[in-house]
Amino acid sequence: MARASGLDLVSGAEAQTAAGTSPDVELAFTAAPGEVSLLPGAPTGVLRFSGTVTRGSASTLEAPNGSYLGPVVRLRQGQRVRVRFRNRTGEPSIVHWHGLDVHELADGHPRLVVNHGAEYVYDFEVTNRAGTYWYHPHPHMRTGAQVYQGLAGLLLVSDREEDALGLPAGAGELLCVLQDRRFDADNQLVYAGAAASGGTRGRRGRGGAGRGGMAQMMETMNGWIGDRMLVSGRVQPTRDVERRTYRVRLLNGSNARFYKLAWSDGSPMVVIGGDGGLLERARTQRAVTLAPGQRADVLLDLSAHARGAEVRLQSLAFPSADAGRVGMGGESSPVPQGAPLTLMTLRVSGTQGPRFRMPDRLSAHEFRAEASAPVRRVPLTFTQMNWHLDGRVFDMTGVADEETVAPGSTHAWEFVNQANPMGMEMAHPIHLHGPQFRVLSRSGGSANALREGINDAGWIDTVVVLPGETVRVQITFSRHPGLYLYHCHILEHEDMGMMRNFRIGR
Ligand SMILES: [Cu+2]
Repeated sequence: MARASGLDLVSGAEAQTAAGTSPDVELAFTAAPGEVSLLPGAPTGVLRFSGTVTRGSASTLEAPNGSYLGPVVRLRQGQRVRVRFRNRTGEPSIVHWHGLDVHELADGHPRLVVNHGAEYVYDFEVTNRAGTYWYHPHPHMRTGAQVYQGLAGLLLVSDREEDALGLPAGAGELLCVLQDRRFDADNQLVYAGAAASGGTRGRRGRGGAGRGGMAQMMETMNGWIGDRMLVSGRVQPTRDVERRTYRVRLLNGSNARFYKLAWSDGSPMVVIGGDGGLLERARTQRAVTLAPGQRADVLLDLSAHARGAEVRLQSLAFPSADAGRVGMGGESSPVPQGAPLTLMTLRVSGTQGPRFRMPDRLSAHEFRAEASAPVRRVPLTFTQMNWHLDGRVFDMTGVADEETVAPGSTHAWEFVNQANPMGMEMAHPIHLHGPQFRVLSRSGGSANALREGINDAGWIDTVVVLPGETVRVQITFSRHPGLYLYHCHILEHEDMGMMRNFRIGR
């Protein structure tokens, strides 16, 4: 396979086709401007993914619900997939398949961006377990703006282990992408993230009007928070549901907002999976904390609910300082981080549906802590008025010695979120590209309302590190050599350079 060396590279498929593989599934994806009706009155200008299946089962793509989200991609473990991505956004872009373990040319690294009008071809095999993954753009300094304008979608992987459980499917599955947005008086999206001024055109992405440079800088350091809640591209939707068990697949697709999710009627959050697939056993929690980029797979049993009952998906109140604020009056959203929210209402009909019986064990995918794994300490730092990893700003192809690992090797990385000399503290969700990993330990920090909902029991690709905490994770790196990313998934932090490469192999 050709080695990715820089910006001259256009296609990840050439190397693959040269090896003689042919895909089971081929998709044509386009990212382009569009308009959707989100609020009463004028339509909202957005960017969105559209897709068609050009080879394989038509059920691979599920059309979105008429909003801005991209189609739901349903893949199966073992499938070879080709995606032809055409960029019509008007600016450079590239797509990252969040949570998938793929070779470097299929990972959507920002050095692989293609310009408006150009195409990038992805070829990869699905080796992941069944789980709730997603896709979104990853151009450097523009990820926050492009995701905010609508470029995101779910990618669901199935496998035999999941099949055997007979989990609720079809009408028994609720897909929920949680996002927040701000709108202006003309129903257009307002954004003032890290690089909002470059590349936005027309009515899209208008932002920052009336706010000074300092206020905008503070909002960027805090992460951009909206004041309207959307679920799967609909503003606070109501869904009619049956009296049955539902599988609710939740993605926090927001740029910066944290959620502490709970059902309004006191039903427990029965968690069966996290970012990277099923837990070994279900866990019953009062609430589920989801930081940007994270997913949760939960069951909701409505079989005993009365006809006409309403159950709301809520985010419980928590002190905004628990997510962390850098202060100095940066926040201008009237619905700050930690405000209690209603995201979605489920209205129970009289129709009775199937009830799921929970097995003792959901998954046999085991984890073993390796005491001999080398430990690397990664401080989350605030320097030069920017968030960074270990004091280093993102460098497109730069890698430090301690960021270089052998293919398939196992390491412990310890993310240290200490107070800095500026006195600024925030919770940071740290995402590693490549295989799913596990939390070994979580220590330090003070009382924090978000901790209650954090589930460290499963395979994850994004770990939240609360203010003052030290979180150690064990990672077995991909066998695919190349250049990959780790970064904060608060998109404004990522865009300002709280992102680094790691290299697998030398
Ligand atoms: Cu961050």
